[in-house]
Amino acid sequence: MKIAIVCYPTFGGSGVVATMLGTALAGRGHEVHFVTYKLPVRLDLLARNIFFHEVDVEEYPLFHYQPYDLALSSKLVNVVLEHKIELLHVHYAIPHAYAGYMAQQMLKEHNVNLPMVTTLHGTDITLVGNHPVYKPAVTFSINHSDVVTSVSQSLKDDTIKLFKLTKDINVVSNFIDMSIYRTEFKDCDRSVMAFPQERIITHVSNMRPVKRLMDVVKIFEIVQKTIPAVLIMVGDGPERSEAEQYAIEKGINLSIKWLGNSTEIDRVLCFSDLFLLPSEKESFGLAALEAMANRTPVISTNSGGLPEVNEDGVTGYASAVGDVETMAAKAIYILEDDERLMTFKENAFAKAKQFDIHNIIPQYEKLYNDLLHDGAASSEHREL
Ligand code: GMT
Repeated sequence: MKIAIVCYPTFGGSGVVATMLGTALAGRGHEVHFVTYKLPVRLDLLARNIFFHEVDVEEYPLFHYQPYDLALSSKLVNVVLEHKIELLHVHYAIPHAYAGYMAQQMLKEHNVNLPMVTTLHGTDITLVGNHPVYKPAVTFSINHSDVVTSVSQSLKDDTIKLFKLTKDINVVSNFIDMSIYRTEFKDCDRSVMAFPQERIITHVSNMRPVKRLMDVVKIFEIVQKTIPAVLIMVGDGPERSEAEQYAIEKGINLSIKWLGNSTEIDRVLCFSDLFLLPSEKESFGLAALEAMANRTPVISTNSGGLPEVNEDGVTGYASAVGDVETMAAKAIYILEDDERLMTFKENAFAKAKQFDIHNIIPQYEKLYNDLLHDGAASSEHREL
């Protein structure tokens, strides 16, 4: 099958999921074309069956805002015609589903019918997409997608609540390639980050307001009073400087390592004892799943799809948003006892296995096949 994938290429869950999906599909013999404004961070361009098409947005002084969706839909038309793409899979509704719909309409002029799958990831529904500025366009784009998927049951429920939909939503949960985690990193040397008696606590995010970065630092502030520990902060974003400033004022910043954006998250997680994700909202929490695959238990909120990933009392704990005292107390409970920590680590790893990529990719393939064979299009790059 020839598939075009549209996603955000930068640090962020939806781009990571799209890249992993495309890579796995390519490994299973499909021809996968990524269409986006920059090479996705985790994409291996040298892999077989993978192609990348960069969307150029021409700067013009008249434009106050550069029309990315226009450039994307035009690029899609060209890529589809040139490479005889059979199916389009867009990740994140805004503006990808909208641009995809426009591409579909333009392609009709070329007698080509291109079925479109839209995967909803979270903030495209719960935050940005729900804003009145975008809501009509998002509603329209979802309703005009041929197949819609969401990455958790919770996100499906939210979407149904927030939008007037005429379309069914298929839940296809996020996933992880567990084969990577079967053998431990040989260079998983925790001594580079902490003294032997210290626990290593980690947070990974794009440090946007929804991640509640101050709560991460406040939880650590309480924990390190009881348990010798360091906090590793991976990622970058608008909330970082305020959280860093708070840590300096509280005199705990020397125990915090701010690593910035990294492509080596697994190397950090492999020596972590605990992962913090106190988000306001999280449709799934891919970062938590990555931590669990690295045998790291999770202290998170119980918001959105997080409890579908982080099982309260089993793989970690899931508490109310903003309740830093409870989250810190649960963190201490896990960290204060070696045997208990080991149990949580093994539970986290066992739960992560449920989301193995090999269980999830066939679900997407089935949706694609059903759409091409029974849906609006036939199995070829279809001439109308
Ligand atoms: O977490 C972010 O802010 C990035 C965002 C994205 O779309 O890139 O993440 C969303 O999609 C991820 C992959 O499906 C989910 O694991 C995250 O939970 C979701 N983030 C939110 O809902 C806030």
